[in-house]
Amino acid sequence: MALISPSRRLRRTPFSDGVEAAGVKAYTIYNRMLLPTMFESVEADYRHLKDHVQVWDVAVERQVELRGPDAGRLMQMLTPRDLRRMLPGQCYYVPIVDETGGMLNDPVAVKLAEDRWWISIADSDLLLWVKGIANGYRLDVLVDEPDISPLAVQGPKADDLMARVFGDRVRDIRFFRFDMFQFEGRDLAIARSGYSKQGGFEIYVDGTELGMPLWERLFATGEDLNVRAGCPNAIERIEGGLLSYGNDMTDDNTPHECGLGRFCDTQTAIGCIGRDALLRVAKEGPVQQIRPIEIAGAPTPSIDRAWPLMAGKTRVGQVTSAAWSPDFNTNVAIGMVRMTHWDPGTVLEVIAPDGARRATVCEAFWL
Ligand code: THG
Repeated sequence: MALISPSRRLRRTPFSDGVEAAGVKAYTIYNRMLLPTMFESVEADYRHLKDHVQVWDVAVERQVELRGPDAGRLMQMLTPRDLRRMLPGQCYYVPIVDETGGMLNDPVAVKLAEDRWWISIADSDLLLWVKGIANGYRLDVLVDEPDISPLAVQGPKADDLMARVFGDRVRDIRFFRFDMFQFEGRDLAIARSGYSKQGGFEIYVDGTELGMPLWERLFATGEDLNVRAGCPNAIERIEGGLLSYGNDMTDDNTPHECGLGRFCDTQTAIGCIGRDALLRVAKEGPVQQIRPIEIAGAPTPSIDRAWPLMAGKTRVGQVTSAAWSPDFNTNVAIGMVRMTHWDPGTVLEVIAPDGARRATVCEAFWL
């Protein structure tokens, strides 16, 4: 692949200087911003993530902030997940759907206060949808993208590193909860969450100017823990079944097709956009769904378009993410498979760019 030409449209992050100094080797573009995808190699990064602790520049997880008396009402209009029992200090993984029930994003909602929320978005222009809804319904709420940049600390030694910087109280944060901590006299929200299954935290860095000082502090403090710069790892996230919006699902898919039906309370999420459409799909059930898939043979090339899944001459689905897993000694993959062929153990054929291979529908993701 050729290089990416820098420009003002392609935003740097508060941590980009640190990422470059750490020797980033590849980026992708996400929310018009740079997202590192590789430091040493995807396999070496994977091993290190599972054994040690990494600091990830995930500033691309932009925040859509809702502020004002109608913030809670707007948030419930955006998602079919029932938010009535959600308290300040909690984070929820929430499907966001349009009026047809199509997925627009799969963010983490962060409830700061009754009248203040962050929507920590995946790769789509959700801000425009949210502003459109707020204005169209004449809601009393301000919607914008504040200067907040998540920095993730992931891996088995994440608790130890974070406790050194923020104190032992970080150990008490429960999964998908956050609490407030100080850094250089500023208040930062820190959640136990992140786009890996290795455990860890996300620091919502409030203000670009704090970015590099915090980055440097984490590396200086964690030297003996073998802390390194990392990034969401393709192998690890497929093993863990973490979905990637734009890759594994698009606005053509319902949450039920994505296996996100457990995050939909369509009966009780009164006022949510797309509720009628989702009540229909919930009743009838999806006719295709995301499945873990094992692909035989040598390490697959990386995916830049969907690979057809075939049962004989019939297309019964597609593979949208795949990677060689050193720990499971096979290619792990995520695909969308038609109902007639989605049972675990079903053997199909995937048409990869370098030829057809055996693809087996699995019972569950790998970790
Ligand atoms: N953290 C934050 N923002 C994000 C992401 C994140 N925005 C973009 C992207 N990631 C959104 N997508 C996801 C996908 C999966 C998860 C979080 C965000 C996730 N899922 C867990 C799982 O599936 O095991 C837990 C879900 C649950 O039980 O609630 O963590 O990573 N800030």
